Amino acid sequence: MNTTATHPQSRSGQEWQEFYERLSRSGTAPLWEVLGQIVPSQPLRACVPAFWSYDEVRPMLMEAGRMITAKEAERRVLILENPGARGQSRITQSLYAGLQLVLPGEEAATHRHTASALRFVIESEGGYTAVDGERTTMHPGDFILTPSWSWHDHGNSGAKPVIWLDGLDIPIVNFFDAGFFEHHAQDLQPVTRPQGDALARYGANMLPLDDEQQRPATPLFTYPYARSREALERVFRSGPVDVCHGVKMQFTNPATGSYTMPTIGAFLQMLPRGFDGLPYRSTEGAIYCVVEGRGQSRVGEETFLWKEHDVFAIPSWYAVSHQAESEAVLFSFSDRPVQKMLGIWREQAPML
Ligand code: GTQ
Repeated sequence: MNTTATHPQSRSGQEWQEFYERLSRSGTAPLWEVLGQIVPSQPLRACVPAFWSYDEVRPMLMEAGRMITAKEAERRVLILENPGARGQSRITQSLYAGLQLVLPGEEAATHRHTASALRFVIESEGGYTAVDGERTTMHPGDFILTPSWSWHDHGNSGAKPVIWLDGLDIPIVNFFDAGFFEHHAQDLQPVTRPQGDALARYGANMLPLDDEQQRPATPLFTYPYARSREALERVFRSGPVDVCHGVKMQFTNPATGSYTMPTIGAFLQMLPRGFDGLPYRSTEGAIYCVVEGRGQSRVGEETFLWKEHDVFAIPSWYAVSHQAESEAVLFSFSDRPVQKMLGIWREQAPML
């Protein structure tokens, strides 16, 4: 750095340099050199808008399936790495995403970690996830959660590959240096409750009597697509349709009415055929997965042409607008709950 150019007052360049070297040796640094970067006038983002075509990634995931078993890999996943943060295992600044493959007959052993995870099912006939003693069968479009420190394993008792999108808060947990992981004593955890138990207890607009347990994450760990899709369709029919989002709903924790997990919010939205949305931006880092339909999203200067199963990332404060060629359904997840809790959430909607 040329100190004389920035700080011409009284002192010589040599004096500045000597001073900065002494500061550095003492483990200090001058704030005035970095203030604009660490307290920016608006977000300075390393992550960029990014797009993954399912048609392009799927063959490589299948290739991984021929090269490594689920057992060998622990989890056979291709990480979706943001081009602005290669090697950092993140799709946005705060979240991780990947595509996981479980082949027929395979099992991904039981483990737990402090990171919270969600699965959005892309292909499955007979895939399942078990969470804390209860199994749930995976159908395309199902949204399944494995909250922090819950035991989970995955398997495929069908005849075709099972593939889903993983979303985890790994960058957030590691930011706090709070990452822990352990294996279960058994490869497959014992099943202690019948399928559908959590849905009956928490997913039927009732709660068990006196259920006042404070839980940071939802006790309802599976949100079947058939139900969410029907709700969206009905809400859409009676309107109104938001000028930016179409019809967008957020998944909730039925015990609190809040987000499904403290670090990751999840959403489902429907865009009517021909929808031409207005631009919108917010500070959330969001990941989208196309469930149905075709269309395009403008994100900053980029245009992503999407169809079923494609994934794209929208980092903080990039303007986004969606256009739907056919009726479309988009699933998304983001760090919105954390930002809202911290009181730093901002949005501009619509940007006119
Ligand atoms: O399925 O438990 O994509 O532990 C990354 C870490 C999936 C999982 C990932 C994991 C998992």
